[in-house]
Amino acid sequence: MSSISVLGMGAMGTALARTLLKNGHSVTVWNRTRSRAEPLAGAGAKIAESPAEALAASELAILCLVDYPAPRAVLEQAKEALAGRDLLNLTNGTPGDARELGTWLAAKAAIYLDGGIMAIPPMIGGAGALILYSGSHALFDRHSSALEALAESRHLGEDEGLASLYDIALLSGMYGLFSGFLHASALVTSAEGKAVDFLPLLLPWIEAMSGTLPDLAGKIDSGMHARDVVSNIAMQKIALANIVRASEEQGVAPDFMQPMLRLAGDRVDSGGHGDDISAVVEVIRKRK
Ligand code: FVH
Repeated sequence: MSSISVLGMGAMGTALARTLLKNGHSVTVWNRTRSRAEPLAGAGAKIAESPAEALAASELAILCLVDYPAPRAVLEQAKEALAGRDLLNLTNGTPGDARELGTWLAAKAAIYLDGGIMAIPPMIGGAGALILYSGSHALFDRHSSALEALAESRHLGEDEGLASLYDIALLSGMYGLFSGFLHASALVTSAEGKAVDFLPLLLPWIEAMSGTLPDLAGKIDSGMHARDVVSNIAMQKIALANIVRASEEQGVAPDFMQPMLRLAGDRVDSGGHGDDISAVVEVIRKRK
């Protein structure tokens, strides 16, 4: 069992600290607002009075704070205590944020692992929780038993930005699903339907359409968007235009759907009539 400090006693940091305690680790906690750390003392954690004290107390320090400026602000207060320390940052941010923090920490001789939590606080320590990691593989290996207690662990590579990139990509898939669901619900309820009653139609449809993703993924990777196409993008552009017109007729703002219509239209206009919808990826990549 190892000694671990958790800095940040928000909803997620608290769930991480409690899970580590339950698994027999020696836990020290620190929070900017001390009163939020105090309940953890009752569960067996030590409370550190400063970030530097928290770092010095343990073999591994985990930061889980609201946004990326926060870990930097906290670590600035412990600058002298960083050399040789194992630091794991589970704060949500961008790949650039993670790489910038990694560079700053490397200059202070700290060892850095970044992570992206694919779970909500009650899932931590249970089935279905996943944490993506990138950065120091040596740190990941050294603390693997503690990390496994928190969630299933996946190390993606030494580039510190990768965990954040994959975290953001997974969230993009989730928000795509949510935006489609919200738009579909607005349409159905515009004619007195109930979103709840619509679900038995929507869920099997989404499941069936998910089955097309392996084919689309192969087209994205190979760039062969015109191979074995059953629903070409020119036809789909008309369907998307119909969705936009139907939304307007029903008094539903077409804001979620218009970008997809525009992007599919750009591909058709540049000669890709026979491509699959996968070809939209070429349009958005060009805008990078
Ligand atoms: N909660 C969730 O569902 C998601 C699930 C996926 C991953 N996220 C990310 O986890 C990070 C922390 O989220 P959280 O839910 O714990 O957030 P809060 O409960 O709002 O707690 C925020 C903590 O951050 C501390 N803090 C804020 N600013 C500073 C600062 N400048 N210096 C030091 N600490 C700071 C705050 O302290 P205090 O306000 O109590 O003093 C809390 O400890 C986040 O990246 C999610 O995206 C969670």
